[in-house]
Amino acid sequence: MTDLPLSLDQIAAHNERHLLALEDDYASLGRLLERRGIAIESVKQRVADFSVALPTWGSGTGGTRFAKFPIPGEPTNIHEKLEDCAVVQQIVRTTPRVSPHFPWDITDDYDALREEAKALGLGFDAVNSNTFQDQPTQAHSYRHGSLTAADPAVRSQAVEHNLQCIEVGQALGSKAITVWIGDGSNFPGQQDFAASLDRYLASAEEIYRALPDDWRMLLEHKLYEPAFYSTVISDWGSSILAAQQLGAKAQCLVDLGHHAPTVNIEQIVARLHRFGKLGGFHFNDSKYGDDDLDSGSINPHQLFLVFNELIEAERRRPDDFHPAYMIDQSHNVTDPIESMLSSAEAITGAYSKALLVDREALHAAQDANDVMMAFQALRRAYRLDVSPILAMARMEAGGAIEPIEFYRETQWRERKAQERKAATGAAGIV
Ligand SMILES: [Mn+2]
Repeated sequence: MTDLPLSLDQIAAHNERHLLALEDDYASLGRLLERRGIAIESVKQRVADFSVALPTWGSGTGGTRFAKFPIPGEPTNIHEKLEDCAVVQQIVRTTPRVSPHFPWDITDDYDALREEAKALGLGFDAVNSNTFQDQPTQAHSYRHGSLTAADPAVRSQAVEHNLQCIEVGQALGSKAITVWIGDGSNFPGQQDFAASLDRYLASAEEIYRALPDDWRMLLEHKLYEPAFYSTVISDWGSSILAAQQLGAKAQCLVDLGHHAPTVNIEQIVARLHRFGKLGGFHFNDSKYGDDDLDSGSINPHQLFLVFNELIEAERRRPDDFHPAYMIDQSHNVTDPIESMLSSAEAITGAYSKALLVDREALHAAQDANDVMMAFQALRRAYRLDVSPILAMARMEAGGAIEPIEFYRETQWRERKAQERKAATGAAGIV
């Protein structure tokens, strides 16, 4: 049984209006690619096979630590969040899974939730634990840390929460848990660097031991915030050392916004894969110290270079390449659905451009130390407008040719504003 939120007839009518222009653009791009020895149909097939998960929390308006400005009709519970994620998936067809966050998405029947998602055309991706804020029901505070806290009772509570997330994830059909902690310090001398990492490793081992055989534990690092002097798992170095100590099922998750501003993230991708520790991505963008802007909105070239390394990694060791892709953004001033539509297209577009790199020319130039031609191999692909490939793949999969235009035609948000209870503006970052 399906319970899709948008009308298939409305999608068909929208596509009918745009089809001739799309066919014209697609044929033109196809001729250009043919001159380069690339079959556009094979690229379109790769695009059709690509997917990225949506974060349940991304469907609500986010906020900064200063304020949140809710919009009428935004979702306020997991059921409404799933509904909005289903809208995105119905339009773009590249976001078939959602990544839930606990305890934000807590409910009393996870088998029913799985069925509910299935009827909406969705499955579940990695579950995310949360020990970076206190919940009204918990016995101990995370004010001074969670998995790394000096107090053993706090650490057990944080471990226990992660074990519950694994249990819930099993009911939902997830295969991974993403662990990010905000633990760290705000003053020199506040924390013993060595002891806090030891406590992290001991807590993480307890979680690791509870993983089902076919699960992965994704360790997410972040340079700073909420801790502003030191963070326990601050960078990919700390992350890979922890993942190596934990074992084969522990891998590193790269959040694009969680690095120092000048760090070469694409190189980190290559390094992690070299050592079998490339677990997944949180896609977003960043300008200053922020980490929640829409994917590709600030530095689309970096996104392209990341995908270029991902494709190199996949070609090098295809059997050892299973990165979990997920959007992780906070939408402060846009309709979250529109941001997710735009981001899904930016991510798929960067992937498509990376597929169009002439790998033979690139590798030959690298081997010959022909610097300019190596750079040009990337540049020729990056310059291309791949939107006809994305639109054609989307339409053939049942989605809409012009995602945001179509979304506005549906008046989804206006309709939900009549039905849903108002969200509160109290929360800061979510
Ligand atoms: Mn993240």
